[in-house]
Amino acid sequence: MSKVFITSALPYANGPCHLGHLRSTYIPADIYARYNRMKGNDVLFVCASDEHGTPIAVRAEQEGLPAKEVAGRYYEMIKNDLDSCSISFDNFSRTTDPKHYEISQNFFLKLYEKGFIYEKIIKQPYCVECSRFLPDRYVEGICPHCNGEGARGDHCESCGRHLEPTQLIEPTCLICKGTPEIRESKQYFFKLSHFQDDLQKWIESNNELPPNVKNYALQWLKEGLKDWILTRDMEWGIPVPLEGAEGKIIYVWGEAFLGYISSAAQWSERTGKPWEDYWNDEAIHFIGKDIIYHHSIFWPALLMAYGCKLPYTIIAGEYLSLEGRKMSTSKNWVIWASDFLESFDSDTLRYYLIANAPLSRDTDFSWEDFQRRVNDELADVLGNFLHRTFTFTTRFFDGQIPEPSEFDEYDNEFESRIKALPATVGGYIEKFKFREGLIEIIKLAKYGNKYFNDKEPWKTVKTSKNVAANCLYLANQLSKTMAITLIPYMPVKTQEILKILNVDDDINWDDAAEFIPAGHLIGEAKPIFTKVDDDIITKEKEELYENLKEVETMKDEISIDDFAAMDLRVGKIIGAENVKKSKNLLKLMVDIGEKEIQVVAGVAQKYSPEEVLNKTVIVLVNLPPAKLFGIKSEGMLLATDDNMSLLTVEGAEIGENIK
Ligand code: B3M
Ligand code: ZN
Repeated sequence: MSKVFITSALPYANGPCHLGHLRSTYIPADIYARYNRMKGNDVLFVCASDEHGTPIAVRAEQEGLPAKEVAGRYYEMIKNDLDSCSISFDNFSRTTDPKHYEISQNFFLKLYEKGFIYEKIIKQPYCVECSRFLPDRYVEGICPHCNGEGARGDHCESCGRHLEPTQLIEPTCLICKGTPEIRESKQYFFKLSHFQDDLQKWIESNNELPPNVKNYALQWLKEGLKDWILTRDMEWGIPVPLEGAEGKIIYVWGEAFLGYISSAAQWSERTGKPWEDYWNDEAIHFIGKDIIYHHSIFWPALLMAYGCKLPYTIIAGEYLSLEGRKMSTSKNWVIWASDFLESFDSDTLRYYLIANAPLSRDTDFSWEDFQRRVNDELADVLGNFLHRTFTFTTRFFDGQIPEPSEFDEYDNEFESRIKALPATVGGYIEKFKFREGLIEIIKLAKYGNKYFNDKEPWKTVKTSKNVAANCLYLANQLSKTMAITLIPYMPVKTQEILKILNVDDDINWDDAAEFIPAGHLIGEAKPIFTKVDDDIITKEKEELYENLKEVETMKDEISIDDFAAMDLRVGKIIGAENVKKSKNLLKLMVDIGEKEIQVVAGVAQKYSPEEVLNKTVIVLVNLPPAKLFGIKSEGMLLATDDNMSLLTVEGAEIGENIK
């Protein structure tokens, strides 16, 4: 019996789970964990919510709540989502747990003492307006590697690369949209470059790493590793446990990995079993493709520095798109697990997400494809096979598994396929080819249906009863073998099948092909898989596209009074100058008839001060005064959104109202 330490990437506690998370990370890890338990291996399957980092700090700031409270809310949601998808963690903790602080700080200290962490004064973006440094997500701009827009200070979504905040082209402060200045600050660096050769050796020689992980890692290694900044100037996080490091925290990615360990340590405290035994046997990380860099480079290097065993392998699930478009939580183009589970059961979801495509490939969720697979594969193939097996056994053999007689060749062939199924499926699961294993089961159910049709037990029961008996004897055996091999994929539905079969659910994988003895009494048939109607799919699709429309237009209906409440005037620009240190802003004086007001307008990328001078424009004058870059702004000029073209009027009086 071997011990297996299985982890799923720690979900950020800043949003609930969606189908992409489940597909790439949690369902595959759970299938693997359940399979290993059934194989008699000793499994420790852990996870935690990742509660530090700028996304959560930013969200808390936007909501005006303490970060811990916001994280706690999402911790509950995520835990609920994962529970309702039957993800069978042995422990699910939080990175705000004191145990995690202790383990992370000790880890940091040990690396510092061993000389793998050093101090360096560096330049960091600092927002004068917000009076603070802008770590990670607090600054946005253009990616220096791929020119992708909306890259954040730590990561570019377009090319997947890790970034330093000062590398961004045209940086802006996420909170106030101002252009940050560069200031100096002391930070702590991890000597990542020191591990270049060792990592190269490890990646090259590790035959367990799947091609997607290996190829990405080798490509990054080729680019050469630079030392990695391991701390931040911000409040929310685990304090750097050193003197002179007040106000600094450990970067979230410098402690999140330790969530695997601290969650396991929490489990050890509860169970009295040492987690180290599991780690030292075989540790397997399940992650999404976007964090391959972190797990194949940073984490192994940290482990090498500390001096402990490296993971056995890293399994990275690729992306899931939705109806052919990239999933996006900000555009609401997403299906949340909890919404999905209001209409469908979790096993159906697990089935679909795995059957859809191999983990190592990007794939798409589409409602119609979901319906097709559920109706064809689950209801027509699997469900139908089980249903006819059980009802015929009840009807023709009083609910008893019939006594078989001599098999013909067809029976023999069917029997040997049943016997071979567990090893075939298990072999695939062991190689992390979850889809292939599942498809084998469905293929055999299809074969079973054909066998059933060919044997015509409803006829032969009257003409040659032994043919019908052999057929139902074997059909029940396949039902059992399928139910067992499907447990890792569909842990709930398989219990229902086993209950009808009147078979103990506490079964070993290797017993899956053991036949139930003749004479065994089964229970009453019940439909296990139901079809999904067209109108349900139509409704789901409508709701999804409705979301998209709402976000794309981003407007609620307003009344005529709402419109009338806006004091819009014709104004003339009588003074214009650039705002220092801002590429976007112009400071303008605008004559609105009864007075002159100062307006800071974000049109500098399109117009020079000379070009706007003397333009007759439309000004919204009853906004509360605001400060941009420390400059007072008493109104807003109307302009187009993307192109920033100012709306101008001809032949109107300065100061005229617009209605
Ligand atoms: N919290 C989630 C992600 O980037 C991140 C994973 C941490 S795993 C140690 O997908
Ligand atoms: Zn700012």
